[in-house]
Amino acid sequence: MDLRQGIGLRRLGTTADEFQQDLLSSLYYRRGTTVESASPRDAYEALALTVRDRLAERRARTAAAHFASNPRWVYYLSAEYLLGAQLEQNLLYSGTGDLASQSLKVLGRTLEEIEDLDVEPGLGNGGLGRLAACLVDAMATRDIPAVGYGIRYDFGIFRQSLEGGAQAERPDDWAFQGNPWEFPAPDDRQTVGFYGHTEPVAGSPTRKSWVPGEIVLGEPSHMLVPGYRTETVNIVRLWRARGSEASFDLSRFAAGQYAEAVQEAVRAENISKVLYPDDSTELGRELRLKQQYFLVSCSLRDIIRRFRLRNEGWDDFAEKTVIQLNDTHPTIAIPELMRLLVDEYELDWDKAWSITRSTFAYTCHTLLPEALETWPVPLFERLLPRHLEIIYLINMFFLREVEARFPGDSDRLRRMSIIGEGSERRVRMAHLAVVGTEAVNGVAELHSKLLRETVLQDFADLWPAKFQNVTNGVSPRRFMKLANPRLSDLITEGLGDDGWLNDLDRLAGLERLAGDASFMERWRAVKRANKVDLAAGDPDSLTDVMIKRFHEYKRQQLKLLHVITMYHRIRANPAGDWVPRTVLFAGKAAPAYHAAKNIIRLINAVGATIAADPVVAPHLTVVFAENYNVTLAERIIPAADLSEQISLAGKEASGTGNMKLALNGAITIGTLDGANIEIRARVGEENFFLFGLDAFQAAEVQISGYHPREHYDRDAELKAAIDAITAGTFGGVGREVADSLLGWDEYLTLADYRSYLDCQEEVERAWRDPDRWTRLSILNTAHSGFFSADRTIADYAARIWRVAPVPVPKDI
Ligand code: CRA
Repeated sequence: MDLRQGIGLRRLGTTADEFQQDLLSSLYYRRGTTVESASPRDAYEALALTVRDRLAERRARTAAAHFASNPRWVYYLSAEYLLGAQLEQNLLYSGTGDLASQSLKVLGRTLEEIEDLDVEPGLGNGGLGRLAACLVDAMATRDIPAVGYGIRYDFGIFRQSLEGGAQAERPDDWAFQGNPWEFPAPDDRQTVGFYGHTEPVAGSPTRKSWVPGEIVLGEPSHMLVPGYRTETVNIVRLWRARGSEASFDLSRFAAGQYAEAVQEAVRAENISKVLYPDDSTELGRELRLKQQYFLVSCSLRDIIRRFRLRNEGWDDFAEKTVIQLNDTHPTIAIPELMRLLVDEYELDWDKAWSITRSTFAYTCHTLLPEALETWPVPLFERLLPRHLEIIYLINMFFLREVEARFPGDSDRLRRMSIIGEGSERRVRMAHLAVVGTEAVNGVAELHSKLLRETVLQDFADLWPAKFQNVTNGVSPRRFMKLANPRLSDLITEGLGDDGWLNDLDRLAGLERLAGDASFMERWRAVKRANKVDLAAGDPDSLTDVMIKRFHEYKRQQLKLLHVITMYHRIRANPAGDWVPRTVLFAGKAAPAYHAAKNIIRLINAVGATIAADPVVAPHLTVVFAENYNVTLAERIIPAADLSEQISLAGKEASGTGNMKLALNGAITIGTLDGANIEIRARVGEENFFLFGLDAFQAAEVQISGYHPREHYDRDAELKAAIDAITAGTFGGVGREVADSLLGWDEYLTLADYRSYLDCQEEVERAWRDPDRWTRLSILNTAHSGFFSADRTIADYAARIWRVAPVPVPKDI
């Protein structure tokens, strides 16, 4: 195709009049209503469509440019995307915010009220899902031809509320009223098989034919992913499961057996019904494996379809395609591609294996053994019989390779095998992911190092060059510009222009303003105004935030011990010169994770006791903000003074909230864990509050034996805090939490208590000197530019994907 011919698409207008015309025509012709009878929902939908059209026009040009250059494509496979609200983002990325505000007047609406109708699709749990969203944003911003693949869950992450201080969960029917941002593409529907059996193919030793016992349809739709200040618009393609026509049993329906008539279709549709609400734990449920295979099977066929539109044969496939596996969830893509190539396209095994291995790359996001997925062999055999056979073959060839390198080392073979031979035989997905890919990366320096030296050490011995680190990053557009417009404007003024928004290292220019009295004054005023907006406690108090999933390794319980100790100190000395603090917690606990839910209850019980205590309440407030999600994060982060990143060292793979908070001028109190280490290295030791054991020391304590009671007996304040819980000071809530802290706590909470408390005193010393604090805050922002997802993508592109940008011309 000749680029110069163009696609002949009419350009959409850029004046206020033209935008308003388009808004009205969306309202009349696409919503089928009128100005007089338009509901707020109509106004929202009409606006969304009008904005979407602007991006769709860029999308068409992006597709044309990509088609013309036939580049190496990045396919990002992820079971989760936490995209965040779309309207505000798309107004920004299409530069139509002002036009929209003006045009809405004709409907008698304000942009703010319309924005409230924009529901965020909660198709993810936490860090991993939000990272996927930041990475696709940065891929588009960097002009990388890419498609994200995922699942369009009918119900996203549950909505959390508090009932009597305990977490209650409600389903998240996010698209109940429709989702104007989505383009259905039923023509690209795929067919996915499950169960059944395999049959030999005459004359071929490796080919088999799989006869599935259940057939499900996958229907895609896509959301647009615009780049910032570039023409590129990529897509995220989400699959939804549907029963085939044959799954409706007409004769049963005619016989009045209504439930039975649709039961097969219901079973099919259940595959994409709900997101599993677990974070960092493995859950071996058949439906979850079905989801994974459903995602992979639909996506691979779509990838092959796209490849074959532009290429012939298979020689160029790996050259033109890189598939990034976001954790092990989509790892069955490895045997699935082998199955497609060997069984369906009749390539020989070696050729297929060489293509497969050079197509995939794998990102590992955890170190927690309980989060490394394994599947029971019998389940695999029943659900995906052909894939299990292929995995056995992959394993056989792989173990031969290990045997050749380390002859006679049967222990090593046993450790490395893709099949674990414990009391129950299980498929180890992380091993499969390492064996079947060209590159493996961790998500922060420490995490990548620990992967090489612990969990995946045998693999790193075998293939040292395969292991890399790519430190996570976050979108400065969403988490600075959109979330914190006041600070963004001030930064732009300080730096002279807003080029920093897609070149975040330029924040370093703020360093020279860190001592400028008037700039500091304004910086403080921004933070204060953000706190007033958040309305979670006295805006002049130190806003101390711990916002993340609830997990014992993250140690919300350690923060709580600090709060209880402060409560005791203030009660003992009401006239003391206390630094007023607002401690804000937000986060969800997996519904079946009782220990985490107990911590939530205890936080609320402690908060209520403090609020009811006239002596302590003026100095200390505990707030639990319900239903933490991207939208709420965007409100809390700009208002934070202190960022709590207090996981046991060696447990948090990276963290990304830590980056968002530092970029918004919060100062971190944290352990040497995950990306905290890199934040500290960049912002400087003196601008980071460090405490606690490091990963090496923590491992030593665990090996030599951790005795929490010794800490308890030795430390009177610690003892008092725990005793208060068991004595019923907080209404008898939290005894299990106390038992765990003194008993089996794997996360060494009490070992870090004293060092954490001392460190909090240093925090308060710094806070008492407002100029010092403001300087720290500015320097945190100034030196966090490295944590832009644009840098993360530049790293992936250069070191793992080997892809170059394909800019989309304006005049194509
Ligand atoms: N739970 C890690 O725990 C990390 C994100 C994104 C996590 C975080 O420390 O920042 O991934 N791991 O890399 C994970 O989901 C399956 O493992 C997370 O979000």
